[in-house]
Formats: sequence, structure tokens, C-alpha cells
Amino acid sequence: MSGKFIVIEGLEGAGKTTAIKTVADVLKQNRIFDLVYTREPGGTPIAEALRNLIKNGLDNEPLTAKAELLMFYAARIQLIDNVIKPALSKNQWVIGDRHDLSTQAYQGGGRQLDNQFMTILRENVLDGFKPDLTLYMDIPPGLGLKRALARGELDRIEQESLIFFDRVRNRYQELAQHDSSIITIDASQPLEQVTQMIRQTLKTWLIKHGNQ
Ligand code: Z5A
Repeated sequence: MSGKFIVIEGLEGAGKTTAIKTVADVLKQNRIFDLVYTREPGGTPIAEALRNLIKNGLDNEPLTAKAELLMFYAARIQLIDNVIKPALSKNQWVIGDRHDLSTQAYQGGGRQLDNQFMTILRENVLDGFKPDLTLYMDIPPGLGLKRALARGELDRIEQESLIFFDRVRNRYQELAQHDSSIITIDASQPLEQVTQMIRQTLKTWLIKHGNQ
């Protein structure tokens, strides 16, 4: 059975952490035990250092939108080449907390960086590499932020305005509509229902892809 790359995406507070546990649970029920977990940005020493810079900044130096974008891609390619691809080649399954769709939604939608520039960068860095399945946890930004706030302090990106997160969500929804490897989960429902939806969606996907 060949390894697959499954990614969980969504705004903060969408419930990605719980979704990841549910995905792992369903995979194990399907006798898929060799799992590797990743988070982005992060997942290698260099990528984790970039994560820290992106989330917290340094010495109050303004981080430009383009520099932020390049840092996400630097972290991502470190993770792909040093962790994700080696795992897949050993037939391990990789469960990712965010991947490139985040960049398209946050830097493309939220920060409104130029589409053509982003496409050229993505194609050159990723060279066609993409997840086998993405579960996009869709939630209104206000509700997600309320959940995230209940957990503690907000980081640099989380401090953006609701208008920014509306743009991020719109871009997520737009991209999900045009890519059959992205499945949208209504994450505004109570936890039990969301978990049930993820279970059912993944079971159906596994059957369709010959891994039940
Ligand atoms: N970012 C970017 O801009 N570009 C990129 O390319 C990438 C990332 C890769 C990463 O921060 C930041 O970088 C992120 C996007 C940006 N910033 N923002 N803003 P991170 O990794 O620290 O944060 P995150 O990915 O957004 O994770 P999160 O805040 O932990 O969100 P979450 O994992 O979805 O939330 P959670 O911990 O699962 O749930 C939040 C709380 O809600 C928790 O207490 C749960 O018990 C509760 N919850 C969850 N589901 C429910 C339901 N259904 N009902 C009620 N309560 C619930």
C-alpha cells in the first residue's frame, strides 16, 4: 500500500488539531499504522526557526509580505524534501497540519499578493508536488477567532483584522470549489458532528482510493 499525504486546512480555531486526531484514528481503523505528522510552517530545525520568525517577528523589524511569503516557501521545501517525500517513499502516510493551500489563502487572499508572482514561485519551488487529499475546515472568521482567543494570546498573523480573514476564507472556498482533491467540512458545527463528518468523508475517500 503506497503512502499518501493528507492535509488539514482552515482558519485558526477551525478545529484542525481535533481533525488530525480523527484522521489518524480512521487510518488506524483501516490498518494504516505508519503515520508521520507535520505542521507548517515547521517540522524540521530550519523550518521551525522560520516558524518562530514568522509568528513572532524579530526586534520589531517590519516583515514585508513578500519576505513572509518566501519564508513560508523556504520552510515548506525544507519539510517536503527532508521529511514528507522520504516518508512517502517508505510508504508511510503523512498527516499535515496546513500546507500550500494556506499560502494561497493567507498570502494570496489575505495579503493580496500578485497571483502571477505566486504561481511562478509555487511552480518553481514545489514542482507539482501536492497533497493526495485536503480536508478544508470551513468556519466564519469571527467564530474561529473566538475559539482561538479562548486559548490565549494571539500571534502576529492572528492579530490581523476580520476583513483580512474574510479574504482568506473567500480564497479557501474559491480554491476548494475548483480542486476535487480538496473536500470542505463545515467546521462551525458542534465538535461531535464535525468529527462524524470527517470520519465519513475519509472512509469514503479510502474506499474510492482502494485503501479500505
Ligand atoms: N500561515 C500562513 O499565513 N501561510 C502559510 O503558508 C502557512 C501558515 C502554512 C500558523 O499558526 C499561522 O501561519 C496561521 C496561518 C499562517 N496563522 N494565523 N492566523 P499556528 O500553526 O500556530 O496556528 P493555526 O494553524 O492557525 O492553528 P490553531 O490556531 O491551533 O487552529 P486549530 O488547530 O484549527 O484550532 P484547534 O486547537 O483545533 O481548536 C481551537 C479551539 O476550539 C480548541 O480549544 C478546541 O477545543 C475548540 N474547538 C475545535 N473544534 C470545535 C467545535 N467544532 N466546536 C467547539 N469548539 C471547538
